[in-house]
Amino acid sequence: MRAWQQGVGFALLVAGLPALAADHREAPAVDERPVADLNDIYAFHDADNRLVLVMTINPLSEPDFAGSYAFSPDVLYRFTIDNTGDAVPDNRIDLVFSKLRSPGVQNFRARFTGGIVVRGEVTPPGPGVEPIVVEETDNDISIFAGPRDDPFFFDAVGFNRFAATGDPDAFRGINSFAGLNVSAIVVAFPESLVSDGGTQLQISGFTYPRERGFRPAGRALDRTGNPAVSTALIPFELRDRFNRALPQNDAANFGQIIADRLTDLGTSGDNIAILAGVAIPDTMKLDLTKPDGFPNGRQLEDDVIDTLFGLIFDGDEPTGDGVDSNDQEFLDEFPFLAAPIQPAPAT
Ligand SMILES: [Ca+2]
Ligand SMILES: [Ca+2]
Ligand SMILES: [Ca+2]
Ligand SMILES: [Ca+2]
Repeated sequence: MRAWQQGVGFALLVAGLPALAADHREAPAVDERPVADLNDIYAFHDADNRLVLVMTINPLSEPDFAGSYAFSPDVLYRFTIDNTGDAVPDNRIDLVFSKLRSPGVQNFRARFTGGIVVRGEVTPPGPGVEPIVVEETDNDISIFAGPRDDPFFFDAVGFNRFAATGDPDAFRGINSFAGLNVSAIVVAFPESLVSDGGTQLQISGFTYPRERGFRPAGRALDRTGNPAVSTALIPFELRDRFNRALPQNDAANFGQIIADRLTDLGTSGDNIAILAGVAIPDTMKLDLTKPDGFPNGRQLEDDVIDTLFGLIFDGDEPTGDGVDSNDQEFLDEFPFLAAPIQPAPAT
């Protein structure tokens, strides 16, 4: 019997995985509020060695209804960066948005720790629209906000069939996120703005309810560090609680739950230790002295699902989902994510 066929663990796996994704539509509260539903975050360096941080929201945005997706004026979008190893944020990048003036027409304000504020326009949807890259030259900051192709790729249906049957041949190699867009925030800046001279960063994405300014009006609506941690390792009934909790408390709140779940999945002790180092706390770790690439930060093209399968299933089947790249080509310049998918033309 293979690791993935172990009865008790397998039942737990099935029970917790109604629709595994990176962090798309993973918990009841955000499922009702896609404007606050974080899908993924990414952290990598550009050709000028600036740090690039990406967050995506509005999961599964349909190109035919592009004008109906926006950032919410009632949500605070936040990156946090820890640079002291305690998972307690030392720096933040906050973004807030105006009300929509018409479909796709919206402004943003971004504030960095230290008080740097950058104002700009959201890029509207539509064919042939060039991304609006808002530049703040004093501090070498670039910001983009607007619709993009979802950079995440994964055979979610294949995975759910595998979870239901235990058959690693259930994967179809079809990207469930192909042809769908997200709303993205992309920020590039010198890493010294957030590292304070440290080399070990822990990055998180948060959404908070907001009334005014850059202040959260309550606990987080969603948060994410690593892809699939919440969806794969946190039981469904705990996910709203997980989203509201702080990363620095993850070891105490969820460490045993995650370790038990990995044990149930048949993950080896060595790999549980590796995964715990990635997922507890659920922050994206980025060692600035090492090359970028998940789980050291995350590049757009990284096949994070195959990496996670390799660790969780210990090289046993399934070793991957058969989807190895995005359906669209990434850009080699800012904002890096591919242009949003457009509605099909007349035939
Ligand atoms: Ca989410
Ligand atoms: Ca800290
Ligand atoms: Ca895509
Ligand atoms: Ca893959």
